[in-house]
Amino acid sequence: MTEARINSDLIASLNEKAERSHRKDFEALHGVLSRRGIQVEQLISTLSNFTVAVPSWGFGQGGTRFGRFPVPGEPTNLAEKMFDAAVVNDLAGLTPRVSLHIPWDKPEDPKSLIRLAKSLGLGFDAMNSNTFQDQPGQNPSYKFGSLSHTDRAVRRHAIEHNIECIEIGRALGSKALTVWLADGGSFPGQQNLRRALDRVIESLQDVYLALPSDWRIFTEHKPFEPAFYSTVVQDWGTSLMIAQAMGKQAACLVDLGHHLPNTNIEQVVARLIAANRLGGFHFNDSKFADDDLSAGSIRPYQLFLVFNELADAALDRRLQRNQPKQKPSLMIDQSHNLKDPLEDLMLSAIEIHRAYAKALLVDRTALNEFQESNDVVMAERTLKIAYETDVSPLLAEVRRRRGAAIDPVAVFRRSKYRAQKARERRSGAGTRAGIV
Ligand code: PSV
Ligand code: MN
Repeated sequence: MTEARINSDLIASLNEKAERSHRKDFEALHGVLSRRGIQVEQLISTLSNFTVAVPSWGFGQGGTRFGRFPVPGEPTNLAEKMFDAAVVNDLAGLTPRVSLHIPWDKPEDPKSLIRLAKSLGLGFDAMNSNTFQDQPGQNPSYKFGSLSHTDRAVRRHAIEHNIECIEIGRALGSKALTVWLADGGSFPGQQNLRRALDRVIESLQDVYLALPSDWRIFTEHKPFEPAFYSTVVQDWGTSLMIAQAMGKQAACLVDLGHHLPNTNIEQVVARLIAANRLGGFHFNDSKFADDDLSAGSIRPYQLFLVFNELADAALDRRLQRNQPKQKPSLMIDQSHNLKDPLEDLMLSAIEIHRAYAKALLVDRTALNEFQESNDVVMAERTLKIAYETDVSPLLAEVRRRRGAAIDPVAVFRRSKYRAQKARERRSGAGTRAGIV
């Protein structure tokens, strides 16, 4: 394999070229923030600790129900996906962990995968099970559901698969399992709505028994897929019921795209924090109903408001006293149909970083006072002042100090990485992920 990452000299030399104007912008922003009483160095150090995981299934081009148009040089196996993940992390400096989907990205040899990951500066985030597709030759079938199926044998098959994901994850140093179910019905009357949920809960309780004591299990809700009448885990309320029925190590995962139009997602986040069951996120965006657009591309203010809830909760002393400290797992889960997946992953990670940075700028003392005195205008203004601040130079400075790129996409394009991979890899072979 002639795999090579982006040369660090290229990053350094392009950073050097960008440095002069970057410095001017950064100093201007430094002045603005200092006048607001913000400790900029402290802020940079907090922002430097920020990371978000990338999905193993996001390195190839996704697709729609009607077609898929592979990008030249897209990875054809897990090792190649790891190389691509290293490129994203080297250039944007924000994504040191990969979240694996099984069996799409089932490692043949976990030990050699760990060696490869270490050599690339990568680790592993939550494992994702797949009981929404039959694998070649699979018997019994998930046609009528998996963990909710009426047939015990099917449920057992799905339970065993989730336990296998835990075992693979253990070997890789992962600490969580994410379960998303496409279980549900296409027509009223097809399923007994209560019994289907009972069966999911019972099945997940069996999976929970196999969960190591330092692991967490996340359930991901989603109201519908095309042609669905109902999904079993349709919203955060059901997801919360399931987590509570499993036990303390269970929590809910909020995929931003898995909500009906206009759902107040930041409020869902606030409720899950209050219940101490916010497990993590799958970041993406959506305009109508799809869950696959780039994070922050449609509703950047919503993304900011989600981080505003996290930042607010992190400073809430009463919450900290009553709840064991469990940071939510942050992961990207989006499909790249038209954009280059690597460019989109870098830019999405930066968008998420941006939302976090802006949330850290909110003057929480002032906001609290305006909320308590019902000063609606100033309360909203306090949020907007933070949101309207262009933090780009701050984010670039964090990347620069980490040895990542001031302008990751510019370096990526200059490197000709994509063209080189198009020559090396079996062009157009595609990934097994297909539509994600
Ligand atoms: C389902 O739409 C989902 O969000 C789940 O996280 C899946 O595991 C992933 O996308 C891949 O299809
Ligand atoms: Mn998801």
